[in-house]
Amino acid sequence: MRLSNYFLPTLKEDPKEAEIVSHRLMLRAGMIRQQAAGLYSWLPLGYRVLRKIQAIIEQEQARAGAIQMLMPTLQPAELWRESGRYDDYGKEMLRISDRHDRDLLFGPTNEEMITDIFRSYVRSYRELPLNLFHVQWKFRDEIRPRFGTMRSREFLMKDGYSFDIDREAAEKSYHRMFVAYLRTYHRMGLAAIPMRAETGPIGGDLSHEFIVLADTGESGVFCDRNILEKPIPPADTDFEGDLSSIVSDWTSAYAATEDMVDMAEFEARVPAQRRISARGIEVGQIFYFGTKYSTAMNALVTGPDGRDAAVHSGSYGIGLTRLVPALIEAFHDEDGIVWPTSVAPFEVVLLNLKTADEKCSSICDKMYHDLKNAGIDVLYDDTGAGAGSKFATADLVGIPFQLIIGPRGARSGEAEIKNRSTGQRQSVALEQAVPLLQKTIEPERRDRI
Ligand code: 5CA
Repeated sequence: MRLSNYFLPTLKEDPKEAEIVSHRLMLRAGMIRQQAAGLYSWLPLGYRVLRKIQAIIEQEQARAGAIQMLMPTLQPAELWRESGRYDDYGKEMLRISDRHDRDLLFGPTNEEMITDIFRSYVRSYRELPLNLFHVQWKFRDEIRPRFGTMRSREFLMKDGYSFDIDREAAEKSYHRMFVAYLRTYHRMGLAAIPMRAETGPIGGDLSHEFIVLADTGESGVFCDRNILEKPIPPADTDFEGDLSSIVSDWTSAYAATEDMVDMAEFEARVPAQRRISARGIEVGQIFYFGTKYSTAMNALVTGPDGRDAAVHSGSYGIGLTRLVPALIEAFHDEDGIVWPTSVAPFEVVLLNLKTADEKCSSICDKMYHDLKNAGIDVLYDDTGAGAGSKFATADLVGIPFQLIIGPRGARSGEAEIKNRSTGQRQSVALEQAVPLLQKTIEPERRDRI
């Protein structure tokens, strides 16, 4: 992408309304624009990051056996009256009526709708287990939307729903999602810690929140430092096999949110030097709620014994539009964002330091062509801006590698590669730049870890 043809409305000044660094940087880097309280447009650069996150989530869901579909944002109130949540949800639910005065709502989550789909088609235990997910916009009329897309009213969520014949099978489905979540966040470069959590309006008795430690996080958390050392299950993990040993290894280390913590137990189980009591951002939550919705909505399956029983379910959420600021909270410095390559909007930014110089420009144009052909996501700063301003923009938007070419290098046959995260600069022969970048970027894409 040529920057001269792109839409990247960066801001020089710090926006006053932004209280935390991720919100400030998302506005300054031209990633989002607020349209009303808690409603955001995703500008091109921000949208690229969102799409990269979505691709990682979709790949890991598929690996774990979940099946993707798409449900509408609007839902009939009727379904929510069946479960009893139409009244329970209160003012957080956005209620709408159509031209025929039929009651609709903008979905805050999809347990009811998916249960309705399930009961319409599935009759027998032979069709189980089943895990269906979608990535769709949600609306919750939060009292205090804040910190940009960290807590917004409209937000993008991956929500998945599992269906099993009994609790034992449902726990296996829960384990598959638990392991898929460990891999998903790890591929984004994040340490997201699974913690025992309250179930709230979703219900049930088993739940984990996945939390990224950050001072600006809204949740108080208590955990054993050891959990940060646990191994991430590899890509070739057998998701059809028994994952309980992986889950019990992770859950053996103490980790709980402030709603669930038992201080006496925390202090008894975790030696003082290993105790972390900190703040964190909830980037996902998984629930097992048994037959809460299937009983209320009459979603029955026939078991091997020929008898009908309510299906056992869980739900599994990931906040995509919250992950973007969570990543920035984890990866930034005083100059701007420092994206991990796997979620970066572009992998390389090519800086032409002097577009008026014909030789410099023709070398940059060729380099741009070669980078694209090598399958590298490249943003080409071919604008007439000065070198200082180009460096500042490149640092602000946080693309992992900067390939810098000026008139002097153009003549001596050299370019410079700057690594955004280490700050290291390296001179390379022009013809070596693309192969070297390719070799460096390949493992950083993290798609095979
Ligand atoms: N039905 C279940 C799981 S599918 C559910 O709705 N879970 S949830 O309420 O925990 O939401 C899932 C994830 O969405 C959260 O972990 C969080 O990352 C994200 N999320 C929830 N509310 C907001 C919000 N107001 N703004 C941004 N992200 C949010």
